[in-house]
Amino acid sequence: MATPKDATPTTTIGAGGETHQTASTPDARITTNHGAPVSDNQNSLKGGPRGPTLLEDFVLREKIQHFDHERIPERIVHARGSAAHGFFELTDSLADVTRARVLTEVGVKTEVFVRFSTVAGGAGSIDTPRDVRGFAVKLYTKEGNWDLVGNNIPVFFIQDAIKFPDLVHAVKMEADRGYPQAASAHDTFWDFVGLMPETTHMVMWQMSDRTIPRSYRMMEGFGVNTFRLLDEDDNATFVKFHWRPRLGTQSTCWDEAVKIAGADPDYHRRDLFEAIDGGNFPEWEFGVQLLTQEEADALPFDILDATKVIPEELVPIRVVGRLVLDRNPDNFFAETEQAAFLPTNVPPGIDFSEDPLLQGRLFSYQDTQLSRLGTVNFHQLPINQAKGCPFQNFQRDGHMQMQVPKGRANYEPNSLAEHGEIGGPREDPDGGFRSFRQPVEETKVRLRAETFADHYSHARLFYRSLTDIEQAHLASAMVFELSKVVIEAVRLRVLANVQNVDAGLAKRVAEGLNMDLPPKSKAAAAPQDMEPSPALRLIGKYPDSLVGRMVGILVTDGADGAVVAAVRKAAQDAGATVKIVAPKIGGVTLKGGKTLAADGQLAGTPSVLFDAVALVLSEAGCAELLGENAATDFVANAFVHLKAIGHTAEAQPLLDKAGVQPDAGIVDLAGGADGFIAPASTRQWDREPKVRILA
Ligand code: HDE
Repeated sequence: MATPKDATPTTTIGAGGETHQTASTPDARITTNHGAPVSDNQNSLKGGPRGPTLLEDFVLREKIQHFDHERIPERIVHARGSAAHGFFELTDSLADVTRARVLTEVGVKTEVFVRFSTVAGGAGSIDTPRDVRGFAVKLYTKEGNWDLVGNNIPVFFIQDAIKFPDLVHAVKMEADRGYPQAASAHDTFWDFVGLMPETTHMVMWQMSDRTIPRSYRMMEGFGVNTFRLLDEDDNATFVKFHWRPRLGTQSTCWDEAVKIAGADPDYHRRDLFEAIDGGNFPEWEFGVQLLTQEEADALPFDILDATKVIPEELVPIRVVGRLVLDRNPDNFFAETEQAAFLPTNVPPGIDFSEDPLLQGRLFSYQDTQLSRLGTVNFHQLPINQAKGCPFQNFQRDGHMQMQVPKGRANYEPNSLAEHGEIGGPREDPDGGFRSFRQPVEETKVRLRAETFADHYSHARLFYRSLTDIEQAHLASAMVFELSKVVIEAVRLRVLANVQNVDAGLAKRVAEGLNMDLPPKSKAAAAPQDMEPSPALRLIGKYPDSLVGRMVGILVTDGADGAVVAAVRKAAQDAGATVKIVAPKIGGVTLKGGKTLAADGQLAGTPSVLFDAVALVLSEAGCAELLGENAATDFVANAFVHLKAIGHTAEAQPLLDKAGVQPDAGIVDLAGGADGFIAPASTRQWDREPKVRILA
């Protein structure tokens, strides 16, 4: 067909007389899935312009059929997530304990794909429920993919994989009514918790501010289960994996998280995408806690029990690498949705422990991909392919085979190479994956090890390690959640268990519920007091900072442009992103006549979307905003969410209307913008008792 290379789009007339742009360059043309060029993508094939559509129209049928099947089953847990590409770089060799090249070759950058997720909600749920976050890292190493499928909390609810379906059923929407979505605050979850005291430690973390993170970029990540590293001679060292965010950690306030859910259900997804898009690449330190069998044996708890944490103060974290996310996916479905993480993906030199939770995971992830992705060949999807090295074996055929293997040899051993034919790959006893030679001869039993019996010491350690503020938040979260529990006996059972954690906590929660405290439940093993671990806190663990955070400046017509510019500069210099919020999206006319464009309209851009706000208003502008509830909410919410509020003198009537009382976080910008930066870099914790009754 002779189509000129530089052909310009032509115009066709549709049946209704409307016009459509159609590209006629050969490489821009639409084809069917089988390659036939499509002449008309606007009209189906009909018996006459007003006649019935013909079955013969394979273009229509193929297009509609493909659309009908666009969705695949969502993940049963961690359905809602978002992801990014990047790299892992080793900064310090672990050659003393492992032969995995990804952990021994300093300076080498390994491609990664990281998916963050919530756990309980469906794929279309909100980003900010109180929930654990998944932190799944796929490293495309030279020795096969290594999937470190972790969470933002270092422990888990249960000790044995056989309880996982029960846990997940209990936390997800209740079976008959189909709600609540993405929320643990309901009867069935707390019923399970009360009946399974092993959940208590993780529940403490879940009720802490860790489960309402400010950003995926500001979360710690943990491998959770204990793994092994194996050296050249297959000597083993136990290992726990850690990711520590360079931006530090910050959480939202619970009331704020609830409001963000309405203002921007995609809050974390957008935050990650925009940060990377804007060149602010999130980064984490990679660290390991290493311990020998003897060191593990000397600990007063079992490191095979995933409900236990190894305090950093007991076994320090050795930082050996960094993770940088610098590229957004090109296609959400092809990459983020089709990514399949498998804890069984480990390169030679990394091995599993006998942690019974991990052991169950080793089966589950491979299996779940079959129902989700529908084929044993899901590893051939681009996002799942081993990129650091090819995969080659004699597994053949199956749904969606995308490779075209050559030759007759689809079995091993074969001698075809000796006859000039393709023989195929062979096993590699030296370089291949070898398991730790763990002796296993014992009686088959269904038993929980005695060393797993203590369900409360680590819950106590966690609670007692928190700052007063964090303890108050934890207690209040429990009050909130248990207040949503209708069956009183369920609440009482939880309170009886919490008595074993800390009598003060149990009392606070009981008072918050206005219930009598039941007697302490019987603990399978008496709780022990451990040395508090400050590393478990959020507040004070990382320095205050505006880096990677967001400042919103509310402006009106007649506002002083010099003040806007000064605040913007100071905040940007401190590392923040700045957005202008105005009553109308078209922006404002500043004092002196210059116009200022807006990034967001006031009613649709509430202060919950910012870490700190500034009000640069004119007198008339402020007077007008007194009649706009969105303006009062903007200021009142910034105040109750403990944010810094910088303001011009003209904004005082709005501050008064919103109930703002002066404190160190309320900054008059007449003194310059610099004074706003320090309070904007943190929350005004001292303000909290004035604005919220905490348990
Ligand atoms: Fe998972 N988990 N899990 N999990 N998990 C899944 O696999 C499972 C557990 C975690 O972004 C599923 O591909 C069992 C602990 C993350 O795609 C499934 C048990 C930790 C993700 C599954 C656990 C995790 C999953 C669902 C108890 C922290 C999302 C979809 C034995 C270390 C990965 C999928 C992504 C996903 C099973 C417990 C983290 C069903 C049986 C502990 C981050 O296979």
